[in-house]
Amino acid sequence: MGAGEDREECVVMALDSCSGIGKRVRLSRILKDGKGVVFAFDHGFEHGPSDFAPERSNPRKVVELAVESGVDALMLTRGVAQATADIWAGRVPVIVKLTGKTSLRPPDMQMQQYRIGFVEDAVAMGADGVAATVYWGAPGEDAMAEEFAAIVSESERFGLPVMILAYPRGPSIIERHDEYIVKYASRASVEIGADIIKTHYTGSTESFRRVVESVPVPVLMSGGAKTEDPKEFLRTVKSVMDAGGAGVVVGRNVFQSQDFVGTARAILEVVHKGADPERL
Ligand code: FBP
Repeated sequence: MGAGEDREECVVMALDSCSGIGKRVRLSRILKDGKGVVFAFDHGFEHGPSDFAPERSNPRKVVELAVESGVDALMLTRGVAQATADIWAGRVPVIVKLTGKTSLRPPDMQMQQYRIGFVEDAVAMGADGVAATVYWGAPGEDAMAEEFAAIVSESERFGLPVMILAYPRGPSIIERHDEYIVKYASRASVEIGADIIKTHYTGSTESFRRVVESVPVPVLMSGGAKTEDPKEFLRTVKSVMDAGGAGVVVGRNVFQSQDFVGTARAILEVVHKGADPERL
């Protein structure tokens, strides 16, 4: 890099807004080397008790295991973040999930997420990011996108990065994992201001690479239901990383595994060190 370019970089940095700097600082805590394994743990709200084995029904136990395994960040609802703060504070960055829906609702109303938390409360508890879901293609897409836009705008004031759970879902979405559909959902997510995208794997390294390359923000794969063979999940994670993905946001494939810590550490090895799943 020449002296001229150095100067240009300095000028850009000098003009950066405080919140722009804040976003950069916090993002670098979540994705330390540009990659990350975020432990998703909002299932108690989204899915209910059926997701948890009896020994994992207490959220404190699960958060303890996640912190012990060394995941890069936790995605929690406000209440669980508060109830476990003594475990994660100062050790692992937290992303507060600000929208949700319970599975107790009538099925046709489950395609709508609503607000369950606020940016200011996330800031107050020292969170490094916030997250919200938009079901792209759902009948309630307009309300969810409007809510997301409000979250982006509030987060902007505090320099908090916003992760979107970009989930294509609705009567016109035949295949949620289709490349075109995932690409469209990712692009729409960028258009409304997402800093990080969490979305579905598209089935191959090539197709996921085209998704990753179509947006100017980090793309992480959403975990999904637990695979029978843990290696199968690790192979998918490897494919995501080979495609240029920034990592994974994973819940069930870790907390429903017998070997919680071992599984989380294997995922970390693949994401950060490019480990070969067959050798883990
Ligand atoms: P998983 O890795 O367990 O799929 O977690 C990711 C996640 O987005 C959670 O944050 C959320 O609770 C869940 O999946 C929603 O799953 P779905 O809407 O498919 O039931």
